[in-house]
Amino acid sequence: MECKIKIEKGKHLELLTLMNRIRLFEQIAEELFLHGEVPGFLHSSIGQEASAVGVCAAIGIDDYMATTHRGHGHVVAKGGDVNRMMAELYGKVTGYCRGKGGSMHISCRELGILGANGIVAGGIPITTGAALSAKMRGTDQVAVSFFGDGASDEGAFHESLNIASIYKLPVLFVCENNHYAESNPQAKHQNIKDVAVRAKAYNIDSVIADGTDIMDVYQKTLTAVEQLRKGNGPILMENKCYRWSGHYVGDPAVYRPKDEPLEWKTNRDPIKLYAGFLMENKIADSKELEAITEQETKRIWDAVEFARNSDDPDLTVAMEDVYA
Ligand SMILES: Cc1ncc(C[n+]2csc(CCOP(=O)(O)OP(=O)(O)O)c2C)c(N)n1
Ligand SMILES: [Mg+2]
Repeated sequence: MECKIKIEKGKHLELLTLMNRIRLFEQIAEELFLHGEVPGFLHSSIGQEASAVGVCAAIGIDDYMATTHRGHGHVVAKGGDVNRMMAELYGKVTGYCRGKGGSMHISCRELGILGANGIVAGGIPITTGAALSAKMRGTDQVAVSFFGDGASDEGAFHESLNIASIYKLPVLFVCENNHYAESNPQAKHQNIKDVAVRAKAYNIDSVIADGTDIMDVYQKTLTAVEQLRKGNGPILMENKCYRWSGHYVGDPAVYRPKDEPLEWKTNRDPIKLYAGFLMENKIADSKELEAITEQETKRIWDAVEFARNSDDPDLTVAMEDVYA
């Protein structure tokens, strides 16, 4: 891990805190889901925290972001409140969507979160539209679209890159290449190694980052966002990473080589790598890092209590927010 720019200690600790918050949110939600307490469907992004936090740290609250079915990390990284997120997972009225969206549809306009999305590649045209709106209104806002390697095979991805290129829209297309689309390894669903090569077809720039190395992701995103704000057109970023668990919580993931997850967990754990970097460079000591984990563990269990103690939505709201 290498840091070529000046980053204050407070910022480093903030980034590590967010990574811990994501991991603990998902670990605890997963445990409660497997106990039957959390309803619906969960997709964990554990192992991909450096991508979510590194990208979102390089944009502001006024910038837009849309994500996928695997979006808890992106929402936390964009400033999401874990109480309201957990309540949404529980289907409670205090949740971000008043309990009507669940894990895969969390959105928050005030934070520029245009939504998680159960439709693969569904967020990409939405973000492209937000970037068009920013351009038409003459603001310097940018829009970030998170999606997977599988989503980059969808027509919506190609159409969005095409139109964003033509209109030079300020969109950062962030492909989190975790090498699987459901049970399909990358080689079975696309005949390329780097999704980034697809930028060439639309005559836009691309950049590849190590999605387990937060400093690499953060610095490359800062550079990309600077280009976007100058009006130089969209960029396709590819963060190489790995989801530690199966496609969804409960997926036995028998389609993966047995040793593969262990190898990533042992050698490419984004949190362990960053903590090691901070200690080696004497930016923080182990006590400070342990205090962060403790604080975030408490924060998530408090969020669980908040969700447990919140009300279910009234049945009449089922007919609200419905367009016909
Ligand atoms: C349009 C559409 N097609 C198929 C699905 C079913 N589906 C859900 S997730 C997924 C795989 C997505 O893979 P990727 O984009 O790599 O994201 P990852 O799950 O790896 O984060 C598929 C095919 C869907 N939800 N929407
Ligand atoms: Mg994938």
